[in-house]
Parts: sequence; structure tokens; C-alpha cells
Amino acid sequence: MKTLKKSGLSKEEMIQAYYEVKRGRRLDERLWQLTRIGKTSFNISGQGAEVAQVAMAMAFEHDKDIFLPYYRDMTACLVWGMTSKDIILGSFGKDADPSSHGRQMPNHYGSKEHNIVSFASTVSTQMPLATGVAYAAQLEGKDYIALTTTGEGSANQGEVQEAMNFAGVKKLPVIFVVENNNYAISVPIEEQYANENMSDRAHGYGFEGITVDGNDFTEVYLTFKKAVKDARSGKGPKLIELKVYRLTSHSADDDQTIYRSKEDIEKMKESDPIDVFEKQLIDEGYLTQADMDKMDEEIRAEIDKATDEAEAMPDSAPESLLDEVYAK
Ligand SMILES: Cc1ncc(C[n+]2csc(CCOP(=O)(O)OP(=O)(O)O)c2C)c(N)n1
Ligand SMILES: [Mg+2]
Repeated sequence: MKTLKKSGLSKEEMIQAYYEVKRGRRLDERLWQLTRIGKTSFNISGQGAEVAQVAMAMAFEHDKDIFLPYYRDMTACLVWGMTSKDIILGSFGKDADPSSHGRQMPNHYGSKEHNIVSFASTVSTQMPLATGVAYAAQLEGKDYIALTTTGEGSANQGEVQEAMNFAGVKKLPVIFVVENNNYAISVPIEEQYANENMSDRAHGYGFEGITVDGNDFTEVYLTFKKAVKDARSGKGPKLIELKVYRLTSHSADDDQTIYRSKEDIEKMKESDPIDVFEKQLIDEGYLTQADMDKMDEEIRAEIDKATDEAEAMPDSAPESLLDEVYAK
């Protein structure tokens, strides 16, 4: 594992990275809790991928690059500019939900303000859209790039081939990411694909594919920094496979102990990437345990406040049901 120093990030940036990682975890725990007590209907969780998502998102320019995420990318969306309250408003389906005024499925984000394209539950439909966004950048002669993510199971959808093929042909400024967490709901990777690495597929489209340990903050950050530089300078797309953990069940609607061994789950939880990141931060002198405890308290308070405020907001008026669903 690479040291954090090797990332080239300043101390302030590294502390910010930790804040984002921890905020992602605590917010997800809150969303989970809200489903368990029946206050919200659904959660799908990125627990285990926060370190990779922060390292990935920090390599982009959020005020101009366009993010087309999938449902586990909440932590990356936070780095891109969304707030805890934005996310919770969506979960409660409140009128002030910036994604859709409560019309989208919970945990399906988007923010026009922050260059995040709202996604569908229909897996991988964001991939051809990202190719389209990158094609627009090329046609307009602008230097923004598109980042899009999906899961390793969803990477087998037909439209992923279409998205990558066209992006390769036109050398478009798009970065495709597969967050490989070993499972597509209950189906393990041995039953999903026969190639060794998901990233190997990139060669068939004429661009580079890279597999990275998603628990290695510096490695992920530097890989994306290079991919961003290449895409912005006209060198075309990349496919980056992030090997990550899925610490929770697929979503609030299943129980992973039914299809995953106890040992597998225990082993994964023992090597939680946040624990690894915290150890690195302490060993390399960025933060002390006391600093982290204080930050954690502040994050918990921020999320409590966001939850209370979001819950107290009004629902959308029933007569507005079809507003903003169809274009005028
Ligand atoms: C087109 C389509 N087929 C099936 C589903 C049901 N579905 C939702 S998530 C999922 C598994 C996705 O697994 P993976 O791509 O590995 O992503 P992960 O959830 O593991 O991050 C499936 C089959 C769907 N949403 N869309
Ligand atoms: Mg998966």
C-alpha cells in the first residue's frame, strides 16, 4: 500500500479527505437506521467503498466536470458538492429534495447545481449518457470531462459495450469506473464474468484499463489524477476497476447472511478500509485519535441536525404529483 504522503495532497486536503470518508459512513448509517425504524422506505449503501470514492472524486474539478454516478456513490456525490441534508431530503421524499422534489426513488441522487446527473435504477443506463456528455464536450471544444461508475455485474449490460465502443472510436473525455465488490446482489463474481480483470475489457475498445485496490487511497487518487489529465488533454477514455468491499447487504431489502458465508463477512469487516485509512493518517502524522474523535462528534451533530431539519420539511403537495415529470 502506498503512503498517503505519496499522493502529493496537502495536510489540509488529506484531513478534508478523511472528513468526507467519515461523513459518507456516518450518513449511510443514518439512512440505514431510518429504514429500520420505518421512517424511510429504502437505502442502498456504499459502506466499504468510501475511501475509494473520496480518492476518485478528489481528482476532478467539481465545478466543471460532470458526474454520472450509480446508486452506491453517495460519498462521491458529497465530495462533488451535495450536502447530507440534500441526501436525507431525498430519502424522506420531501418537496425540498433537490434531486426530484421527492419523485425519484430514495438514494437516487442528482444535482443540476453540482453537475451530478440523476440516475435510473435500471443498471448502467448512465454509461451511454456519459459518452454523450463527453461527446458534447468534444463537439463544443470544451475541456470538461465525464466520470461515470457502475457495478461489476451491471458492467455486463449491453449498453456498456455501446458506451465504451463509441467513446474509444471518438477518443472522448470520459472515465468509466467499475466498482467491483465481488457480488451482484447475491451472485458472486465467478458466476458473473470469465475474464480475469474487468479492466481487461478496455483493450477491446482501444483504450487503457487499470485495476486498482480501492482500499489504497493514494493509488486510487494518483490513478484518477493521471486519467483526468489524459482525458482533459485529448488522450481519450479510461476504464478503471476499483476493487472495493460491500460491507452491507445489497440494499435495505435483502439479508446477505443468506448467500454469503459468515467467515467472508467477518473477514471483510475486520479489514474495513476506513480503519486502514485511519491507521495510515495516524502513522503518518496527519491526525491523532483525539482529532478523529472530535471530527466524528462534529459529523454526527451535522447529520443529526440535517435529519431533524429534513424531517420537519413539508412533503410535496399531492396536486403537484405530475409537475416536472413531463417536459412542457
Ligand atoms: C437492467 C437491470 N437489471 C436488473 C436490475 C436489478 N438489479 C439491481 S442492482 C443489481 C445488481 C448489480 O450488481 P453490481 O453491478 O455488481 O453492483 P453492486 O450493487 O454490487 O454495486 C441488479 C441485478 C436493475 N436494476 N436493472
Ligand atoms: Mg457488485
